[in-house]
Amino acid sequence: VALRSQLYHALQQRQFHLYYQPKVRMDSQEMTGVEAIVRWHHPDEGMLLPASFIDLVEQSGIIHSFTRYTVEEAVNQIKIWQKQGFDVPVSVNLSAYNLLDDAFIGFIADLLAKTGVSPSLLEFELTESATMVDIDVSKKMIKTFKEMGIKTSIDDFGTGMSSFAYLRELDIHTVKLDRSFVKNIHQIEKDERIVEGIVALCRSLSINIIAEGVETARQAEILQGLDCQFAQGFLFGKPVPSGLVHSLLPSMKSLA
Ligand code: G
Ligand code: G
Ligand code: NA
Ligand code: MN
Repeated sequence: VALRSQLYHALQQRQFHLYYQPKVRMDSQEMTGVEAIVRWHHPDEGMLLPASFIDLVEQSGIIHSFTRYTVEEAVNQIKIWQKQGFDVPVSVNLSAYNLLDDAFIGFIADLLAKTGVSPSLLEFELTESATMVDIDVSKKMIKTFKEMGIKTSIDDFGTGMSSFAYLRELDIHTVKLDRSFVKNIHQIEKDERIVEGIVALCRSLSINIIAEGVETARQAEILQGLDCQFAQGFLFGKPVPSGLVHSLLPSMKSLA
């Protein structure tokens, strides 16, 4: 049976689960937050990664309800962690289509009001291509998120066709440096120089930068040498179910 025809049922049956991958400050090894990454616990196929079904979700017209589900799960999890004494910033991936959803802002506002979760703990990740679908709409949405107290990051930064334009046009809190720049940074001088430039650019624009796909201590060391202090990647932790994030929480600053 085609996965596509099963999506709606899967959403109703809550077969989608959020996993959380730590983001860290490399010098102190302190966790600064997590990215929520969805997994499909498929009854027959086992665990499916988003690469195998996100496109289908987007094409099949359920992306609006799908994202409402993931954001709601993430906000509920923020609340659970708060009850345990930790403020854990969580980023949720959005699709381009979510920016075109007139009712999305209202949904988020209601959700935050209903749960009492601080918007400062919520972040949205957008890819460059998602923001390009309609740059004016993206600009407006990101501005509204900011007015609401929600941060926006640009995911896979550097892989789009006009990365500088996004920085100029959009009110971005954080740039997530695509893992393709990190992969060979210990071997390829050019990659190291490009990252050095991106870090300097972000710094001068007061935009945070986090390196993705950090897998080795050598990569981490070079990134730190380039003044890139924040990272995400298998070296620091894979995406795990919420319960397994628990062991990482004590490394966070405790609640004030
Ligand atoms: O885990 P995997 O490598 O298959 O992830 C592939 C892509 O899916 C990543 O770019 C990630 O940003 C995206 N992704 C992960 N979770 C979600 C989600 O909840 N919603 C959307 N729209 N994309 C997601
Ligand atoms: O595009 P996005 O950055 O949202 O993609 C997230 C995906 O990247 C997840 O599927 C996650 O499992 C994967 N990922 C996270 N850290 C690493 C890493 O260090 N190396 C590789 N190859 N993939 C990673
Ligand atoms: Na992401
Ligand atoms: Mn990415």
